[in-house]
Amino acid sequence: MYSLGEFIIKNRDHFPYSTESLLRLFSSIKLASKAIHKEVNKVGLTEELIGSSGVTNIQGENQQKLDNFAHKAFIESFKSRNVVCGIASEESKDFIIINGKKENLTQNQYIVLIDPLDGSSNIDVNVSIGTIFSVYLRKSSIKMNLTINDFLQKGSQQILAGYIIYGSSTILVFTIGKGVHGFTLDPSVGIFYLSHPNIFFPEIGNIYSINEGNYANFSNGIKKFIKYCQEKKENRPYTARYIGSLVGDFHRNMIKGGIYIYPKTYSSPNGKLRLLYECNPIAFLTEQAGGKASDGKQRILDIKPTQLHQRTPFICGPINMVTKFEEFIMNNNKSS
Ligand code: P6P
Repeated sequence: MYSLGEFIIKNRDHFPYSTESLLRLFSSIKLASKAIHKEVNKVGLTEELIGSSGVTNIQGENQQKLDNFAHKAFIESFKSRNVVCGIASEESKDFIIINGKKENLTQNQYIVLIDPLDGSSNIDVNVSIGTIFSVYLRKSSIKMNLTINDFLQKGSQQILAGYIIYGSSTILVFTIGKGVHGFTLDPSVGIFYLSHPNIFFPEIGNIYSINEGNYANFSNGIKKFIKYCQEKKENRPYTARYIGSLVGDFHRNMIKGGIYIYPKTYSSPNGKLRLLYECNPIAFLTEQAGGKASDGKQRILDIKPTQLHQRTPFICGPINMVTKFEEFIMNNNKSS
């Protein structure tokens, strides 16, 4: 069984940047995710990290204690490995500059955007939650200070993206543009082993994931697509599966074959999911796994970001399912 480190060294020619810096990037991600794994797996036994932190984050959401723990774990871990020069986190209004040691300036040129713990409202009901991360090269000169433009890059410029799902097991899934690979943590030795090489969407999916509680204010096109999923024809009705945790819903859909939809709704007129640290990394994984990711009209990875925490409608899954969805939007919303 390959460990993550062995896999990276074996496939080092796939990564156009230094293997050493990639190993340090992953070392940071592994360190923080193991710390979070440990806490997630004992939530409920201690009051320490369960429930709300009492803080409302930049998103106007009630921050969970474990959100804050996860945010700090990744910041400290990236600082200690001296490979990242800047971080944007769902839990922080502005981006965070990490001043690397002068001798390492050429190495710590990576920009990380992260949702430290997505789906955290599910923590105390034992539903899978996850970390989502997206990595770019800085655009500004290493002699200058970082600017917001280092973070507002199109998703097509990502060099690495992935998630860690804290579920029945803890799995790190990532892509560097050469396929999607999953590594499962063996907690007894603290090593991530290759468990899901070359993940690909099944060509024919039969799962649809959307919060139908918002049905009343979906557009006509979305309402008709949901009815299409439910009618008895061909390989339908599809199975409805939605756990309210993007990483959990996406991981299942990528492996079993299904479409995930979070459109704009009355309470989220621009969609709920964040473009930079939720949709872009999941879209990169989607395309690398042979799928398609759009906002209902345009490719997610082509969207030029304008704000750090901007939201977007988000649809991802097998190409034929997402294309069918887009047809319903195009053919029905004109008339709505
Ligand atoms: P709703 C979690 O808060 C999250 O950002 C995603 O993980 C999840 O898919 C979505 O929101 C759930 O939102 O409105 O259906 O509860």
